[in-house]
Amino acid sequence: PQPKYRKDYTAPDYFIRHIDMTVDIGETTEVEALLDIERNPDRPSGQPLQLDGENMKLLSIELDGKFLTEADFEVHAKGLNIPSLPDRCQLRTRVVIDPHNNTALEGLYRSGDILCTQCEAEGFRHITYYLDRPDVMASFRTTIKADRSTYPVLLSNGNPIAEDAEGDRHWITWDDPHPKPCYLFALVAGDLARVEDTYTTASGRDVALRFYVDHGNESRCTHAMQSLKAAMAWDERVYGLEYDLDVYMVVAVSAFNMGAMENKGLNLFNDRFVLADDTSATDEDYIHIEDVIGHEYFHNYTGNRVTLRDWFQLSLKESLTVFREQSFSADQGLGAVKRIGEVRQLRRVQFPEDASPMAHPVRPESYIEMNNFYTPTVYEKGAQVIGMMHTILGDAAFVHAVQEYLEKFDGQAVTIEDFVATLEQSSGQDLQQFRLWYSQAGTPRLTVTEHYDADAQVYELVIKQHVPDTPGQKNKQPMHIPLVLGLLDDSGQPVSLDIETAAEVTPQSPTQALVHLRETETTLRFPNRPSRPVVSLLRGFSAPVKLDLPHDKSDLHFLVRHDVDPFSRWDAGQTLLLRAALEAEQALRAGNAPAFDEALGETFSALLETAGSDDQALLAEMLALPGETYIAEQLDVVDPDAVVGAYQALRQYLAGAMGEHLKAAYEALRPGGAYRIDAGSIGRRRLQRQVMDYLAAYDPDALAGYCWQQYDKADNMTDTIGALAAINDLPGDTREQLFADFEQRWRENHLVMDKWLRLQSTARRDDILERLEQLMQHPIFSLRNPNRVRAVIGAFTVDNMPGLHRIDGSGYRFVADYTLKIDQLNGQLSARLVSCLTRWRRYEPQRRQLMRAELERIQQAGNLSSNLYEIVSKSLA
Ligand code: HT7
Ligand code: ZN
Repeated sequence: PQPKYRKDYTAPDYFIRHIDMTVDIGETTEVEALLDIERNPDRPSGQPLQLDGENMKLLSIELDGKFLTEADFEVHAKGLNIPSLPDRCQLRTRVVIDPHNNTALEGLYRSGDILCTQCEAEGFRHITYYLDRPDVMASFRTTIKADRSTYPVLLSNGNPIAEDAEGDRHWITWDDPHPKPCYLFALVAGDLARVEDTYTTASGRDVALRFYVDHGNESRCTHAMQSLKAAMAWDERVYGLEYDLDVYMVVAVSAFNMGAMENKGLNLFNDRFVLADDTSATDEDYIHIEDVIGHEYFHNYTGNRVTLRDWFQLSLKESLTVFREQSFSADQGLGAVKRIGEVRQLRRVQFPEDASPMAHPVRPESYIEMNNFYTPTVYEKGAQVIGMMHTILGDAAFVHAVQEYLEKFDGQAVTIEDFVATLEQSSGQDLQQFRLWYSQAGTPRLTVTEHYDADAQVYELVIKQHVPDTPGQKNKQPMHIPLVLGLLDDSGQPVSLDIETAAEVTPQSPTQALVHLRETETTLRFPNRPSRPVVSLLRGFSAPVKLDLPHDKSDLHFLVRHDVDPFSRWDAGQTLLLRAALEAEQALRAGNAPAFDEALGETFSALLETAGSDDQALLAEMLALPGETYIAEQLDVVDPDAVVGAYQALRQYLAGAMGEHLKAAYEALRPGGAYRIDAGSIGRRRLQRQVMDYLAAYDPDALAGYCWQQYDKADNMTDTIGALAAINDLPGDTREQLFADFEQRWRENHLVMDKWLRLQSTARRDDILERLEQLMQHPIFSLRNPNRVRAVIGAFTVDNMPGLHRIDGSGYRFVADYTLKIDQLNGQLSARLVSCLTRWRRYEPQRRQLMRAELERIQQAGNLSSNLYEIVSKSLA
């Protein structure tokens, strides 16, 4: 497979203005497409028409009503070429496709008993011959014909304009007048139940909201429906954006490669992001549903009304939509804690990607397989980049600039540059240097040193920035990094800021400032400081950077107690814990027992004593250790045994320091009433779960008793799963009985069973690989269903460090074996599973060799999907 380059973009030679399509569903499916084609006047005339099309059999082709013979065109594995065309013409093709045997889940495919589509990024070319690129936008008319009893519901984008039935068959025609790229096309055929509600827009228009789910699941859409209404109201209130069609449809699908898809007016969702009720969904499920429903809804403007010129611009729609989703989500109640969760996830997943052979800029320069670029860098780092521009412009100017962008480019396919230039023009801010965030890969590192001159009463900070080399990029330029900071005096009070510096400074309040770092080195002087202050840096995580703090341990303890910014307060605690874990890791590698400061235990025990406080969700975050992956991320050479050992030793130490208080806290955090999903109740349950995690280390027998009772009494899935999670790594009868009981109770519910599978795949046990094989024999498991595969194999690769990195290499072999098997079915899925091996160079020599050998075995197996080929070849290069 050959890479495509951003620099090679050229406008299309032809446009398709309208497509009239008939999809006739039977044993196989016949697709007839009538395309209204126009030559692009800005391109040279006489160019061939090169339509994309894969995995289909061509039945006939007509140009302006005349059948073409084989001499008039050329069909190849990737499409169809017609050497010359009039400036305007109509082309009719008829093809046969086979959705029932489409295991890749792109194009038209079968999920359970329904047929559905997934066209982003390049799935439409599996449905019919077409110019499958986002800058070709057409109005769509779609007629679906099918058997009436098997497929009573037939859906596509837009409005239904005609329907009829004859005998066992029926048909319906949908019309979507808004021109759209074909990646936003959708079609669904099946026997589905419909749940309907109405939303009245700010201007008083009624919009029908329709959820389509399997029969029996009707009552499980309530939360998704409420979330949709909340998202619609939020977009009106914050961005002044009102929904533009009369119907908004959501279909829940069980076999789905990602979370959801924002097709115009007809969203398709992985059913795990729609279905929920208290007995089967956890707090986190409820939150994810709200987030994903919001995300897809927000795409209606950022993505659909204004779309992409080409796939290199993917982050244009995804990062802005993730940013909007995150703002919406924070407004729904969890606020700063939501932000902390995002940062944890960024550090856990995106920072490693940015330091890997797959590192790429937020706007990639090249790709072999576009589906491999739906990455944490494009999505999550991209959202941080948008967030920095929000910080630089300020909220009101940012929202206004986004509104201008949406108006200016409505109905067009545009670029990231168009967006940034609009923000710049609208706000008057210079974003020239800032654009480097889109082109330079790698996580910038800030190294801060401090100096206090008691005689002169001057406190000084020197901040150096460095952007590491990444594949294909060396010697990078300094970035424009917005750094938000404040100072605390020795009693912990915020200090009025007076900063002397060559850098631009924007005051945000009397005690907080935004400093624009633009140079490799920046000096900040704070005069008139009678005593040495403690600086609170990177407040709110104002930039996605790694920060080497100047603080000693006592400063960090001080910030944990006093910082007024919840993010920086949490991060000070995380830095303390991380330093302790790294010292333990070093000790273990040197053959010594880890030792920890008493002060560490005191600070975290003192935190536990505030367990009755208002912000229990924040406290839960403060008490949670930096994960093993994040600890490993700090090391030049990773020895997984030492990392896991250090993590466990630290957990054991803190649990010991908290001691009996843990039991008192657990008791005090027991629920007082029926299950509710408000922010306060979620915070209480999160804190209780964190306490249970320490209890498992402090007193496993007592914990087993608590788990048993909690499981027995639970009226909701959060408490039920909380009990199973807490006991997951403690072998014994209680664990086995609870897991067995759970399986009996829930074996019919595949989404709930995913939780059961996931916990077992992440359990720390010597026989984990045998257990994984057993789980894959369970009747609910199928290699064809991505949710099941992610629950067993995906969870193992991401959250089972000791299992994956077994020194005999069996964990790696397991991953490689299944990657190869799954690759025959679904390249998108196999490419994601293999990513746990791609950073083999960072491991100690023995593991390095074992991981590399498995990657080479995969490479040599041949006949790989382009997805897997790209990941494996880049990681071995
Ligand atoms: N825009 C969507 C991206 C996507 C996708 C969704 C489902 C299945 C396969 C997919 N490939 C790409 C999802 C989103 O960001 O909203
Ligand atoms: Zn998206």
